[in-house]
Amino acid sequence: MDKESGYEAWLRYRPCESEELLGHYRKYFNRVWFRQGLEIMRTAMQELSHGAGIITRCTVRLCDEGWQGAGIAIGLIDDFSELKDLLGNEILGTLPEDGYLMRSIEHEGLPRLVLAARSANGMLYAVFHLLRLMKSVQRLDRLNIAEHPRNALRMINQWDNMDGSIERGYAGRSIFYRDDEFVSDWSRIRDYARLLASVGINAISLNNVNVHERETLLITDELLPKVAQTASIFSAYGLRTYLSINFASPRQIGGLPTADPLDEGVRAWWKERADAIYRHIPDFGGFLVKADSEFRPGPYTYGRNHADGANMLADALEPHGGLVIWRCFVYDCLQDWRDRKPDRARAAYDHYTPLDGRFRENVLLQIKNGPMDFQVREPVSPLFGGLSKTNQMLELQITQEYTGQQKHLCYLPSQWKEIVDFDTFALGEGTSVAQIVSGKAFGRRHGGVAAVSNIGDDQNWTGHLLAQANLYGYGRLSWNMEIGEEEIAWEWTCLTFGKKEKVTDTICCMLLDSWSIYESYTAPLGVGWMVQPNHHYGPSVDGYEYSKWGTYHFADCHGIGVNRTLLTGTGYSAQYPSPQFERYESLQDCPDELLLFFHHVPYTHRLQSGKTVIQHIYDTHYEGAERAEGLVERWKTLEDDIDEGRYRQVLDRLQEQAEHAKEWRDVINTYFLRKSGIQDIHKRPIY
Ligand code: GCV
Repeated sequence: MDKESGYEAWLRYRPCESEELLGHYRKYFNRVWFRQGLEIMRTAMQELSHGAGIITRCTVRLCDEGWQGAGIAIGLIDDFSELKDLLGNEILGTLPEDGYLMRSIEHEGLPRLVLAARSANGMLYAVFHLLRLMKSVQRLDRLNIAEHPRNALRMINQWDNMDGSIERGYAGRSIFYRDDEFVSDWSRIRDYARLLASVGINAISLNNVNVHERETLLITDELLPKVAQTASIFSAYGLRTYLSINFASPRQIGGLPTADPLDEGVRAWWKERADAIYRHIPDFGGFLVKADSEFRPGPYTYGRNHADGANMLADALEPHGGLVIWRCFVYDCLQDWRDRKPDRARAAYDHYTPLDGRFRENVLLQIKNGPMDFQVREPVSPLFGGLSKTNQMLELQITQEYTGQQKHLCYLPSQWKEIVDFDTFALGEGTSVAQIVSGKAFGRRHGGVAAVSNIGDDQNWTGHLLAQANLYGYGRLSWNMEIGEEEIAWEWTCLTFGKKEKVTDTICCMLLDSWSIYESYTAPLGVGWMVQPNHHYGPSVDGYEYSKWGTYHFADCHGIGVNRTLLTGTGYSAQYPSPQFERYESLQDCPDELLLFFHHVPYTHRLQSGKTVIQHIYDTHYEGAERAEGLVERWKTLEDDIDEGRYRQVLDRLQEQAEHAKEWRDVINTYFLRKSGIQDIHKRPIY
């Protein structure tokens, strides 16, 4: 087997091995008719020729005259008006933007395949779907598929800086920038666009939300031509480009004395900038904004609120159809919640719910999945259920800041599924986060999901090869949040490693076990953090940098956990409507995995599992380290089934993880056995 690097990721095409299937495919690809005149269509045809050409080992014959004679026809719905009855009039009429149909039909006695889409993007998505089917060796004569995305906005956020570094990046340096300039390796960016489009992602923000001096200039005439060049690559793959902006730009680069969002000069400055951006990039998506958070400037400096700030930018973009995506990641606690102890978990809800309904129609609030910061376990942010008159977006983190930094295996779709399925009860039972962020629950005009990318210039994109599954999984979930994490794992494994049962079974099981394994040897029972300061890798119970403003776990010799109850704690639990409020408020009903997020308990408190907290911490850390070791053994069974290049890469990471898991186990267990002073637990024999 060739030594592979993993660069092709899930777009790895290999010739079909079954002669019978090969003959079947060739009949279709003998003539492919496609709709001319759209740039994305050209992209779609390049992808089809490339992928199907390798799979069928023959040149795909493209034609642009008379779809009737073609084995496969790809176009917009209107191109197939004569076929409306055959394709299903009703479905065609209701197919949303970016949706498509894939139907096997008989035309004049011959088998045909029709791919009909509502929009240009839809045609590209249909082509990638067809290639996925062929890669998983499916026949084409009985297809009857109607697909459409459930979220209009399916976005990737790059946290890349122009010096080439990536904030929280664990897979090398930026593929976009080097030494304060744009890179010239456009092919790498194009390949990234291919990966993203192949899973339906349709928007990308190109720079870190922490906008430093150089990136502040991205909206100036100096750098806009370069931004436009990059944007055109993504545009050809159906992705709109966004930029993270610095709220203080009018002062920092505009020569104005203020950045006050209500100042006429400031408003005019942003308008002029927006007009300039659209001259360079006609399909520009809009701005992504981090304001008044972690020392970033924002409207508070001028005594204005977040709606004032977001609306000012929205007014500048509105004439061009642009959007403002305003992040809700704030720490500061408002002073008006009686005499409660300050609690960072409360901040987003307390800041934003009073502003509900005060944002422009082209503003979306981007809300992190939990109230804290992408921990391995935290409750779902109550802000999702707390806003009904504001467009919302879910923010996830694909890059593994707190989940092993792509040295540890942690398959995140397992976590994300719990988040999107979470019932907020905002409109009574059955109001899931998925329904809220899609805009469906409250009939909002805009909605969607964004996630922080996990790629860099490492040859295999993600450092840990198996972390590619998280990028793939994010795309598939952002398209349709109803797809299960098992299905995604299976799809990704087949596309990346082929369909051999032993391989798919082993890798899928490893992926599906990995979140629970990682959780078991790190911070226990939802309490979070316990990482080393600043870089956030490796165990340190009191290490997290913001701990200096009060510890994040409140562990002392008597107990551990944060009292966030309404009755005696910070009152955070009351940000959830009934019955979630009661569930979290009650010590008895609170799910074990979130117990220490909501309650401060003695180490001898008995969990629903029947174990005491201290015994649970001790046992799970031993089991976790053993299970991490088990991942190595499971992977080793695949040595003869996977090419050496990819086999070795993964083996090295899993071995590192197994060693590091032991360190986690020992640091956490030693700390808590000492702190609690409890000796009376069932310990492992020491050999
Ligand atoms: C981009 C966390 C991370 C920061 C990140 C911030 C955010 O605090 O550690 O690196 O900054 O979240 O989401 O804005």
